[in-house]
Amino acid sequence: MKQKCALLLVLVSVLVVAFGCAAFAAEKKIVVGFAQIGAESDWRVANTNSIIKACEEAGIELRFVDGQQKQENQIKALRDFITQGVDVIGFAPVVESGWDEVIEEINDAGIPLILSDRTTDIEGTDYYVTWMGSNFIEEGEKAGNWLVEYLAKNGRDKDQINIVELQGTVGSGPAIDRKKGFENILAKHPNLKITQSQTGDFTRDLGRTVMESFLKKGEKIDVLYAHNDDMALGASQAIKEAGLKPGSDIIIIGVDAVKGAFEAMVAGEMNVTVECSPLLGPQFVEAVKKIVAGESLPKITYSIEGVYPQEVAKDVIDSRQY
Ligand code: GYE
Repeated sequence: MKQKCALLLVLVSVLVVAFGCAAFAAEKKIVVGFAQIGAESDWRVANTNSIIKACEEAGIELRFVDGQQKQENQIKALRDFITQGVDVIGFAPVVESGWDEVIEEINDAGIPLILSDRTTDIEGTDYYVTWMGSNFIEEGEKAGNWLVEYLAKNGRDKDQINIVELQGTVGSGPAIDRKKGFENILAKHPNLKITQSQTGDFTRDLGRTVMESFLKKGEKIDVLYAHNDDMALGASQAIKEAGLKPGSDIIIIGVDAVKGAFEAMVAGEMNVTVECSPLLGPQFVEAVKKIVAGESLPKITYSIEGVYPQEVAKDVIDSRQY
C-alpha cells in the first residue's frame, strides 16, 4: 500500500510539473527590444505609438528605448538588448554610418534584427532579416515633380526659381535620399536652383531658426523644400515673422503628410506634402511573429504612399490617422 501511494505521488508530481511547463511555454511572451531614434517630429511620435500599440495588441513584451537623436544612446540600447537576450531587435538607425561593430555583436549573439524606417551603410543585406520603410529617393522625386508641374500650371516654368532647402538630420538616410531625389528632377530644369541649403535636424525649432537665417540673407526666395513637415511648419513661422505669406509669397513643400501639414494647407499656408507613412507597427509585429515562427521574409517592404497638394487637403484632413 505504502509503495503504491508513493508511486501515485511521484506520478502526480510529474504530471503537475509537466502541465506547469506546458502552461509556461504557452504563456512565454516574445520579448522585443526596439531602439528608436527619438521624438524629433510628429512623424516619429506617430511611429512610436504605432509600434507600442501593435506590440501591446499582440501580447509582445516591448523594451522600448528613445535614443534622443543620439547615436551613442542607440548603441548602448542595442548592447543592453544583447545582454538581456531579447528574442528580436528592432532598430531605426539615426544616421547611416558607424554601426558596424554593434551590428556584428548582434549578429554574433544570433539575435534577429529588423530595420524599421531607416537603413545603414553596411554592405550587403545579410546582417538583418527584413527592412520596412519608405523609398526616400522617390519621395524627393515626387516633391520635385510636383514643383515642376505647379510652376507650369502657374505659367512660371520659364522663370528663374530660387529654392531654399531644409535638410533632415545630417548623414541620415531620408536626408541624403530626399535631397538626391529632388536634385534628380532639378537636373532636368536648369532654371530651378537650390540657392541655400542647411540642416534643420528634422525639428520644428531648427526649421524656424534656419529659415530665419535664410531670409536674413536678403536674397529672393521662391520655394522652400523641407525634408519634413515639422521643419516646414517651423519655417512657416519665420516667414510670417518676416512679414511674408507662407504658401503664396513662398511656395512650401514638405514631406510626411502629418496632420499639422494638412491644417497649414487648409489655411493656405503650405502647398504640398509628400506622404511618408509612420504607421509601421502592424507590419513590424507581423515580421516579429514570422521570425519567431521560423518563416522567411522579404528583405525590403516599401510603404505605399501618395502626394497631397493644397487643393485636396480640406477633403482628406479628417481621414488622416497621424
Ligand atoms: O520623415 C521625419 C522623421 O525617418 C522617415 O524621420 C523618417 C523621418 C521623417 O523625423 O519627420
